Amino acid sequence: MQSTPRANRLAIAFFGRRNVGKSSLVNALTGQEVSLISEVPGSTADPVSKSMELLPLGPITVIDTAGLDDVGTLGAQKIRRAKDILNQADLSVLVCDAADPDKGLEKQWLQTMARQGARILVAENKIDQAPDPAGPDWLPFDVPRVRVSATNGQGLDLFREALVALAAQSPPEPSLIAGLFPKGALFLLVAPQDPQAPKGRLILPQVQVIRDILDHGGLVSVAGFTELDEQIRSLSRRPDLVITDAQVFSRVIDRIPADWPATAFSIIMARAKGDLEVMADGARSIDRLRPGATVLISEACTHHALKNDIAREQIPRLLEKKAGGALRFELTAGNDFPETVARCDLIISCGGCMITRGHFLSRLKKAVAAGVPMTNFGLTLAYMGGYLDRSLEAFQ
Ligand SMILES: Nc1nc2c(ncn2[C@@H]2O[C@H](COP(=O)(O)OP(=O)(O)OP(=O)(O)O)[C@@H](O)[C@H]2O)c(=O)[nH]1
Ligand SMILES: [Mg+2]
Repeated sequence: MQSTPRANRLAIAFFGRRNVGKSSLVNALTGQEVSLISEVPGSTADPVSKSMELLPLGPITVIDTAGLDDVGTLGAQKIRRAKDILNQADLSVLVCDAADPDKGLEKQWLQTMARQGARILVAENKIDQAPDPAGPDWLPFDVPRVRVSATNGQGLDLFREALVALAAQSPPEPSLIAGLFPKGALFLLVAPQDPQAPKGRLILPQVQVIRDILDHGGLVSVAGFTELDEQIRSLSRRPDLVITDAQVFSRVIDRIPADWPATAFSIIMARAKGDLEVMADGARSIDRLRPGATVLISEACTHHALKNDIAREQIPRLLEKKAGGALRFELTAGNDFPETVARCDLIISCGGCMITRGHFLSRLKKAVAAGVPMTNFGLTLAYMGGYLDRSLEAFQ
């Protein structure tokens, strides 16, 4: 059994503040002394992992981690380690102290977990000291939760069952955006329907964002650009996020208060389908384009190009102006994507709403491996328009 390859084992990682009972819960769940337990906060300094058989889950690796609320430089390193482990884990258990009313760090960490597309279980531990759930529910979004006591074993069976149920679920596609906000969050969408838009329906990124907001219990106000002032006046509170079509971003920014977080549909897509940081750097690399450079424009679907098409006309025009001379453009559409991209100086992709995250990432990986910067249309417009940093603030 111990020889089951690690990749075939279910990795279950435990996260939480110091002293909430992560190690105690790992030991209680497994019936083994995996980790040292003590009343001194910070007793688990480095991640501890152990492979074992845990019925009915089968072969697993449990990973116990150091507290997320550690302070100082070492603390920052520990948090980075914890994030690495989050990426490796199949199931992520967030342990908290049921009796502690301060759940600020837990809410933040849950957002981080959701952003990574983690399968999450919340374990409220030490219920022997907090028999009744106190106060209003603190969970920022729907997520399975169990109440347990590692010390007296209460709730452990339910905890095991919840893990089994979670393991049976396929990993979620990370939420496009709404999963990063509490339920009831208000989104103001600016979605002008220009001549490029298909007749009688919204374009897919808009549909997907609206659906994501509804799925996560959010509220949406949608209007075209010309109605923006009226739309703003109709709100009874400040929106949690303004999401606009990239092409009118600068005009939207001019009209909304400076402290309203704002981003573009395509930036949300970059975050959900690819890697926002890498692709924002890709946009910044536009500064390095010189006349004669090769730019690959990649669209994930095939459609009829209309006049002033963003991929074929708008972006090439902007880039050539910036580079100060003619560039070489290659265009691919649909499933076509070059086998090797090393000859390119830059790749600019569409948002990728028609392809899966895995598919998009395989293209991004190819670019990264070849040392070629890659970005998308919206990030390109954001950078060229001078509002890239403003549109990324919502994700910091
Ligand atoms: N009353 C009670 N005490 C608990 C429970 N679980 C853990 N403890 C106690 O809480 C303290 C911390 O437990 P640990 O398991 O070391 O906590 P940890 O989260 O691993 O802590 P660090 O490794 O320091 O981050 C110990 O004194 C445990 O005995 C519980 O369910 N009820
Ligand atoms: Mg510990």
